[in-house]
Amino acid sequence: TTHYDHAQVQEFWQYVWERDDVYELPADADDPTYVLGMFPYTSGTLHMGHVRNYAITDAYARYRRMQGDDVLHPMGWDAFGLPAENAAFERKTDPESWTQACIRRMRDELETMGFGYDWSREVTTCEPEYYRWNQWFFKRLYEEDLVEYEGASVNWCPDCETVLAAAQVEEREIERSEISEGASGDAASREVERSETSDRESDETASRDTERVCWRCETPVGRRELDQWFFTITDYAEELHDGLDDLEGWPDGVREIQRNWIGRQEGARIGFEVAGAAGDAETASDEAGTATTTVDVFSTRPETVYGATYLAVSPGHDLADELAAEDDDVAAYVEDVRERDPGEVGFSGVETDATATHPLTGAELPVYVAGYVLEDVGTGAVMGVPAHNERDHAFALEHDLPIEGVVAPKDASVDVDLESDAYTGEGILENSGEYSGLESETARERLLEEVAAIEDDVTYRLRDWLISRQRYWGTPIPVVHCDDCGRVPVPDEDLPIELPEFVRTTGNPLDAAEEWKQTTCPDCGGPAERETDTMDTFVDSSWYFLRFLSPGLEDAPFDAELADDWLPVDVYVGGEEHAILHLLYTRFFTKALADLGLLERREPIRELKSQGTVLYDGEKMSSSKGNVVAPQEYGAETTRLFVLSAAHPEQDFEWTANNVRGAYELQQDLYGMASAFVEEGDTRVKRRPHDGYLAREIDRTIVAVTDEYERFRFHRAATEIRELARLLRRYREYDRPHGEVYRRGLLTLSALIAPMAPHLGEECWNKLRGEGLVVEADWPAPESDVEDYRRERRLVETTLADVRDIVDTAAIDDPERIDLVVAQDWKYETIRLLRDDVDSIEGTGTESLVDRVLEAG
Ligand code: ANZ
Ligand code: ZN
Repeated sequence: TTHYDHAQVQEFWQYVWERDDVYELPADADDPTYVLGMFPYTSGTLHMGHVRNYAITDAYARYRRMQGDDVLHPMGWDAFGLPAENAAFERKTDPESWTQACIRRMRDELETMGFGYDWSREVTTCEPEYYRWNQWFFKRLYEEDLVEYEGASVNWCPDCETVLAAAQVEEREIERSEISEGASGDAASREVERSETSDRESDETASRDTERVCWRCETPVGRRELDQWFFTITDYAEELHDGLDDLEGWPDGVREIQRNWIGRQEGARIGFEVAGAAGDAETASDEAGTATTTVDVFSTRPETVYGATYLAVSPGHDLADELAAEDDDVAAYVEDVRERDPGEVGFSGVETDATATHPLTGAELPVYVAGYVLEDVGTGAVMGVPAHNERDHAFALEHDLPIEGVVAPKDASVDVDLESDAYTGEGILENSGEYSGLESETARERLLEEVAAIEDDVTYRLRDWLISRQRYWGTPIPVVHCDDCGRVPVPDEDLPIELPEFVRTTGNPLDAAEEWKQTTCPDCGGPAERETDTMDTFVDSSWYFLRFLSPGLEDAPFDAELADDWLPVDVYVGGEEHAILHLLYTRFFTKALADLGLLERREPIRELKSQGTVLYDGEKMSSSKGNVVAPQEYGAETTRLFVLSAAHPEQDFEWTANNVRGAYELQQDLYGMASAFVEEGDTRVKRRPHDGYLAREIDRTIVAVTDEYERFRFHRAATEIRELARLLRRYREYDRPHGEVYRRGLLTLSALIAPMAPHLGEECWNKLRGEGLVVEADWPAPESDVEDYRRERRLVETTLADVRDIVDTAAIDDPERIDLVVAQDWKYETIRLLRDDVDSIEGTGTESLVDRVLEAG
């Protein structure tokens, strides 16, 4: 039979699709299905991760289009950022030319793959028509007090020569050599849990076995004291947190990561009177005439208050400032600690002359300034309870502070040695005045009710979003600094502030652009300097999904009416590495824009899919590891079909030549069958009895494949398609001439596979004289009553869900047992699905799974 020449076929159909504008959103679309893949960073070439990402969105977009939806499926470029600057530096060009060259190449690669985008909506973030709106948003946020300019001790990457947001600092394991032997199992597992669930926490809690590195270049990160611009994302902590519950279309894993990052903590605010600090507005005098001030601490365990043996404030706390003014030791410590990496601060601290009065016992407690107390967590101050808090315990050992147990485990046989370890569990209160003898939970409730100094409180560990970058290739922050007027935002009519020409220099090229920098103050007309920081590129990606609605709009960032009608994004696909950074920022942006009255929606994305990694020899496929298999090597269609059929989109899979071959052969098969049919041209008209069987199988396949596409299980859709192809082949061997139903089978296959392999679908469809283009055809409809197939599939789904529950707790290690199941004369399809699913669950045994299945069979 004829050989399927993929290169030629691809080129031909791509030409036809483009000629007919088949992917352009119709002008009269009123509520299109919005399918979006995370737009690529313009790094130079597409890699397999991109291909997988965009194959998923493309297949889904095509499927929806065939189902009759208007589909918005746009593409653009995340084009600002440091790598362009570095590349320009190395290659003696400028970031603009380098980036545009990358865009040309990557666009070409996307087109070669045959992805169906509405290119009329292309958006490029490094162009002034785009980034002027970053500046415009900055100003709107500024007016709403959502922007702050603050001196801060910030994360500094010495290699990128710029600051990093908290979310851009990653934890990296270093050799564990000196983990203290004394740690209880409890404490150790807590540490593990910390580093697994939230890199933020461990990065700030003096853990000794990891180091903090730059997310981009992996250089260890240091500290710098700088004036910086922030978006106050913390104003939205509560909504960002609570809203996660309603994001039912998001993977649980991503929601959990965001939840941890936001770090909601319920607890109490407890006021301590502190004497011995210099006076200020809030200061009162006690009877003895000493100046006192109230310091609030935040605690998740207010019932341990009787165990407080000291008070500690962070080096950035107001009280620390006041004390430093009078005490050189305190001043020296504060200075020292602010320049150090949080990992090196450990449990250092300095005792001050101030004392705090315990709100219940009246005891005088020493007051420390301590680096382990974080400035922007809770109130920036803690009551030290060494007996029941790990960190306080470590601090107490280092500074010889008393350890007073106030909670005893309920189970008296539990061994507690408070000298070597904190007891962090709940229990029965002791040494706690009238509260002794109560369970900790009851005591907590009563203390909150009865003690005026203890109040309910919630805090979040989320920090404000540091958006300043000391780099060239980003959006200039639209502010000038005037000696007389201070910081003055640039008037809207002067936007965009465009980047000056690139100057090759160390440090920030904008600092060196003297002519650009010198300007006049919009307020007083006097000489002023432009802000030379540019914005974090995550600002660009926080709202690009809005620009796609009306990309050419000149007097607004997006068409508000369209936004109300078309949002949220119906399906968004991307890598899980964006769980915090991009996905949190984009949620924040949407909420802030809603509060500015620019948007109705408060959440940007209805359904989120995070695609798994493509592995090659067990390693992640990436250009930095040199193991990228060029998408073109196997032809676009084979690559697409393979990445979709290899595994569930959310699972990792291995790139192997063998498996790729399978995808290749499926195409040759289908093409061969369509060609042979056309060449032989021997269709008979008279029906035969077994035609009915085939017709039913075609309908069954339509039901199954539809179901799988709806659920994003392209790998299973491919399996169903393969099975129908097999059946058709057998049918043809036994029964010639072919019946009309055989032709319908082939047409159906062409249409069913078209979302994943559109070139092949188009070629077969065309050979078989299907009407028009298959990519514009209606989705195949069953001809018979298919209610029983639907029921069957629902049954399969529930069985699978049951099995999955069992498998979650059991181990699968014996493939023969699975074959046993097959032998149970289950419905062929059920077995197939079951096997798929079982294959996908790694390494855990399964006595009970098999038993259960046998029982059900
Ligand atoms: C007293 C106490 C007693 C606490 C006790 C805990 C247990 P975790 O521990 O992660 O759940 N904290 C509050 N503000 C802080 C700050 N700015 N910097 C560092 N630590 C701070 O977090 C809650 C606890 O972290 C709080 O509850 C507080 O210590 C500490 F038996 O207060 B606790
Ligand atoms: Zn001025």
